Amino acid sequence: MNKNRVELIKGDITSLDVEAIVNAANNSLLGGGGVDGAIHNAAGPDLLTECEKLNGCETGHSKITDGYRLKAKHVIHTVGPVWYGGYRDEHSLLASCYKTSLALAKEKKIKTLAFPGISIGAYGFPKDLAALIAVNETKRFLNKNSYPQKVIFVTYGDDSYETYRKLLDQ
Ligand code: AR6
Repeated sequence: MNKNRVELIKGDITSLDVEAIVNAANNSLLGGGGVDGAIHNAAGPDLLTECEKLNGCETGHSKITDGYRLKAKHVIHTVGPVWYGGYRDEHSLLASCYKTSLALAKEKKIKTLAFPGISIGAYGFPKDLAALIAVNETKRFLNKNSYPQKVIFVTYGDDSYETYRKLLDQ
C-alpha cells in the first residue's frame, strides 16, 4: 500500500473538507453525545430526519447518509461495541466497523474518508488496541481496493495521536 493513502491529523472531524466522515453512532442512529452529537449539530436537523428512516443499525455494521450542512458529502454511521473487558467479541465487532465503513466507501467510490476513534470515548474500548485494529483493518482493505483512495484518522483531545503515529510508521 502507498503510504500516502493514510493520513493522521488532530482536530474536529466535523470541519473537514473530505468526501465522507464516519460517525461513532449507537444502535438507534438517532444521535447522542461525543462525536455523534457534534456531527448532528454541524449537519443540522435534516440528518436526523434521514437517520429516522434507517431503522437503526446493528453493532459492527454501518449505514450511509448525506452530510447536509457538513462540508462532507456523506456520513457513514458505524456502531462500535461497548467494551466489556474483551469477553463479548469486542475485537471483531470493532474490526467489522472499519471493514463495513470502508466497504460502503468503496461501493460509493468515495475518494477520501475520515475516521474518528470508534468506541474509544463513551464506549470505553482501550485506545491502544482500538488504534491497532483501526490501522490493521484499514491497511488490509486499502491493499486490496483502490477506493477509498485516502483514509484520514482524526484524533481528538487525547493521546491517541502518538499511538497512531507509531503504528502508521511501521
Ligand atoms: N471530532 C473528532 N473526534 C471527536 C469529536 C470531534 N468533533 N468529538 C469527540 N471525538 P465517542 P464511542 C472523539 O464517545 O466511544 C455517543 O453518545 C472522542 O474524543 O464519541 O464510539 C454515541 O451516540 C473519542 O476519541 O464515541 C454513542 O452512544 C472518539 O471521538 C456513543 O457515544 C469517540 O468517542 C459511542 O461511543
